[in-house]
Amino acid sequence: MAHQIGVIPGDGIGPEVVAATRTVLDAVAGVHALDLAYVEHDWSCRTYAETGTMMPDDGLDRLAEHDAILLGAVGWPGVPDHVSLWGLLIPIRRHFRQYVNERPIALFEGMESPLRRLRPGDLDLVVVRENVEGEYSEIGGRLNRGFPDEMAVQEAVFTRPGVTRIVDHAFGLARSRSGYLTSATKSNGIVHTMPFWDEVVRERAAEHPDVRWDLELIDALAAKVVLEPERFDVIVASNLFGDILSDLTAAVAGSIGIAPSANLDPTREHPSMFEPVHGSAPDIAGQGLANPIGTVWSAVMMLDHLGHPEAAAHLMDGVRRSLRDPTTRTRDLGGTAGTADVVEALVAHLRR
Ligand code: GGG
Repeated sequence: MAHQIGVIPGDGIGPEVVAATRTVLDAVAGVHALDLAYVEHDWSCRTYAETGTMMPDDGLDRLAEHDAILLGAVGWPGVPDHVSLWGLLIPIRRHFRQYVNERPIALFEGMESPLRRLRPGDLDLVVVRENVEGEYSEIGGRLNRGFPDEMAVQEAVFTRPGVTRIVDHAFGLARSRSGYLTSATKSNGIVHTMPFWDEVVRERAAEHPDVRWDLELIDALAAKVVLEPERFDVIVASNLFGDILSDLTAAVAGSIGIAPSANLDPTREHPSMFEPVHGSAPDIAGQGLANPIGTVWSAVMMLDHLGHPEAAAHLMDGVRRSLRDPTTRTRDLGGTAGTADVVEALVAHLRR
């Protein structure tokens, strides 16, 4: 039976990296006899400029029909970032209960970390970001707009079920990898939500006695990710901390251009969404320069999620090879290759 994939190319380099990934997925499907069908949704900041909304009123109902969603990037100058994000990406994550955001990263052979001493293999970790609550909250407001005493209040929301399920997911993932979990916190300064987060982590740790774990204050953790990244394997973090940390870990690996993410509803009641960590990069949009690896690696995660581990492993092998080869490294990785060069190499690898 065909997997129906909803595709949202979005803004900036989004359409380029998504088109590249679809070409690569077509090759994977041919080689592994997969039936992948696509429904494209042209929802973006252009849609917002034309209609006043990022997606149509029935957009979420239409996405509910799909087995998975592949998204490129969201955001374009002229539309405030909070409008584009809260009009498309965040409603999808929330409506489909995609409470896990897995963001793996590794320093592969051929990549150069900005850290002098770091060698391929020294960094290989997953940030597990809580994806539907925490600091990203609609609760709050503005008062006294335009007056000297103008103010803004934003409430962070941490629920027991919300923290429990993300922490349990992270313990499970840690068990399937090296058996070590780090929890990012800030319970010395944030006096209500973070001690609560730590409390739940301690409680859940008792249910996962085979996994070693640590709590790290987010400021110290940021420093340690730079100074001794080899030490970490799975890091669980709140929505905001996970967002920041995953950009940092990708930068330590050498480029945010390769970083993938999976927004997962582990219950599988709703479609999960796969997207690169990077944004729309207006500065290089439309020039064929974008690194498609972040989206291709996200597609690897999608194939795994859809139950095709061999196809996923084959494509991931292609990603490793393309990073190893200086002729298929894009500018963000210090090379001169364009998007099409990477696609060509990946397709050739798959058909070899
Ligand atoms: N690739 C999707 C995208 O454009 N992400 C940019 C972004 O700002 N994301 C914020 C978030 O992940 O919460």
